[in-house]
Order: sequence, then structure tokens, then C-alpha cells
Amino acid sequence: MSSLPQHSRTARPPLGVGMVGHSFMGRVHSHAWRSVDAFFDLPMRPELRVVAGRDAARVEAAAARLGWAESTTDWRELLDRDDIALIDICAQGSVHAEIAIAALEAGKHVLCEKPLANTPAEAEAMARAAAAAAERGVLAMVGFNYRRVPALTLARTLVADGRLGTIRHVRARYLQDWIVDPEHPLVWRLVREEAGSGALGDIGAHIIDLAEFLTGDHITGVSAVTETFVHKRPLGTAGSGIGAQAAGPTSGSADGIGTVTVDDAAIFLARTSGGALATFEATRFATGRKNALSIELNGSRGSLSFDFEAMNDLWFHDHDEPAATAGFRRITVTEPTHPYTGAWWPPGHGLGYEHSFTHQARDLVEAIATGTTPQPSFDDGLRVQRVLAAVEASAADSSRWTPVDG
Ligand code: SOE
Repeated sequence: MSSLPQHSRTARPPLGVGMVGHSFMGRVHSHAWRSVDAFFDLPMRPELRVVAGRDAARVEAAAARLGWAESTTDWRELLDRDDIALIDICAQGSVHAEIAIAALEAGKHVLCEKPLANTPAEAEAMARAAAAAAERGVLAMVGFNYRRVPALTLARTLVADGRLGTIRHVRARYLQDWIVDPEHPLVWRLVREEAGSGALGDIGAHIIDLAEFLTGDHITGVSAVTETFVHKRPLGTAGSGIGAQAAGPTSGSADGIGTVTVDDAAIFLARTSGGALATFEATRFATGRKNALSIELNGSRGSLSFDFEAMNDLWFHDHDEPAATAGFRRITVTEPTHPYTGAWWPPGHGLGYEHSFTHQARDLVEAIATGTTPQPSFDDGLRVQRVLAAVEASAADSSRWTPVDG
């Protein structure tokens, strides 16, 4: 990435952004919108215009802290504003479809957090709205941010360049432990009407998308088990657990205890359109694992291995090398020639979680300025949604489960 500005900093048009939601995702997206223009040479100047939230006092405080010019409790106001061109949806899955479709119909570009929706039907409606909007030059992107961790972007390039040959195995895990304590409150991520599913949709969706992104193939079938280990939890309070807000009123009961209606863990096998076998594990019960996203690909010519807990590294085994010296070697993905990293610090100084969102913002601004379809698209999000639904259907079908005799 060139350090010399290609665009005149003063003559660039503004890109007014309106954001819905200001919790964990809202905070990291705000950080991205605030910092992206300082580090990347953008053709448009993002401006943080209005943030929407449910509670007036909380959203006003969030606006002041996160750098938004104004706040509102009615997201529809964002659609009526001529100075807002992009709606960034960081709210829970239950409202994604309604907001995204209304925004696209109002002519606003949309960035929507993952998973795209809570059901395939909603995701299909969103993908249809995105296709119709694209005809009018209005663009939609789903926020699978891990694609833009530089080591994973580089991994995709190595696979696309054929350095791994034919991919035979994908081994993906996303492990967290933030709800191991049964007294952890029933936050919205644990309620089906709000989140769609549990660990499966929240973190499993990321590794499904990454498997498809890295291989360039699609998942064609799954065989799954899911489990809910803790069924009852105290009702939540705002701000507890992965930046959560309390679950909605329908989730609770008079005694202050609510029911968990999503999976705590999901494990599944899959086949890909490229002929690979894949295994996936997503759980919030892996004690000691905080945000352990790891993925390994084994191909006929080599392998790649990535672990988010050392996210600046990519491990590469080139099987074409002589056996005596071949083996996994660590690539420190911080060189100016690596994806995105030239915009940041000198080699070896490392990036973090938040940078993947800044890169996402950067690529979306470029796409809007040039009128190109941003990736991942709503169609990509829909495919992930269909995999999530297939996992749930498979897990619910006990006829495929073979008990062990004795
Ligand atoms: C957002 O992209 C997200 O999936 C969160 O919803 C998860 O809870 C987080 O831990 C990883 O990022």
C-alpha cells in the first residue's frame, strides 16, 4: 500500500455514516470509522453522523464517547437524512433484516454484522433487496471481519495461487469461555428470538465463512451435534458479557430466571464443493480459551495454519520442499508488502482484533467510491445462513446418530 496519498485530502467527498447499535460491535465499528481515514488513503472521507440505540441516555453517552455527532432512539430517522449514505448495522440479529431492507430501499449502502440474519428466509429477503439495490448502485456488505486479518488475507492469496494444491482437509475451531459460570446472566446472545442461534451463529458463522473464503469452495453438506449445557440463567443486566445488553422481556420470568434457548456448543463435519473434508467446532464452554479462532488447511502441495491468539503469524508448510528440511515455518505477516500492514507500523510491531474492522471499513469505502460489489456480499452471508440452518437440522435429526452397543 503506497504511503503517498493518491487522493487530495481536501477535495474528497464525505461519506456520511449512520450506525445502529453501540455495544461491543458498535464500539469496534466506531473505532474503525474514526481511525480508517488517518491510516489509509481513501477516496471518500467517512463522517460519523448519527448513532441509533434503544435507550436515550445510553445512546447519547455512547455518541459522546465513540465520536458520533448525534444520537437517536429511532433508527428510521437515519434513512430520512440526506447527509447519511451508509447504514452500519451493529444491532442483534433479530433486527438485521428489517433495518437492512429498509435502508437499501431508501438508497443507503449497508454494512451488516454477521450472521446476516436469524433465519435463511430473512437472509434470502436481504439478498434479494441487495440485488435490487445493486441495480441502482447501492451496495451491501456483511461483516465477516476475520477475512481482513492480514495473515488470513495472505492465506487466501496463497491458496488462490495454488501453493496448497488440492485442499483435502479444513480443520476449524472457534473457542470461547465467557458463559461457563451458570450465574452468567441471560444476555441477548443466549436468546433465540434475538440471536437466532448460540455459539453456532455467533462464532461458528465466522469459521464457516473463513472456510469458504480461504478455500474458494462452498460447503455442500453437514452432519452435526449441538448442546446446551446450562438451560436456566439469571436475567441479564446491560453491559454484562461480550459487551451485551439485557435480553428482551419475552425471555424472562417473574423469579428473575430465564431460559437459554440457543446452543452453547456446536460441532459438525462437512464436505466442500472442492472435495475436502472439514471439521468445525464452536463453543463458549472451552475454559481458558478466550477468542481462540484457529483454522488449518491441508492440501496436496502444502498446509496453512492460523491461530487468532497469535494473529500476526501464518504457518506455512510447503510440501514441494525437500523432506529433509520441509516443515511448518512461521511467516510474520507485518511486512509492508503484506495485505493492509503497510498502512500501519514498521515490520514486527503487530496488529490487533480492531484492525480487521478498520480494513473492512477501508475496503467498503473503496467499493462505494468505485461502485464495485464489496465482499463478502449478502449472497455470501446467505450461504453461511444456509449452512447454519443445515447444522441445526442435522443436530435435531437423531435418526442419523448411531448409538454404541453395550
Ligand atoms: C462479531 O463479529 C463477533 O462474532 C461477536 O459477535 C462474537 O461474540 C465475538 O466474540 C467475535 O466477534
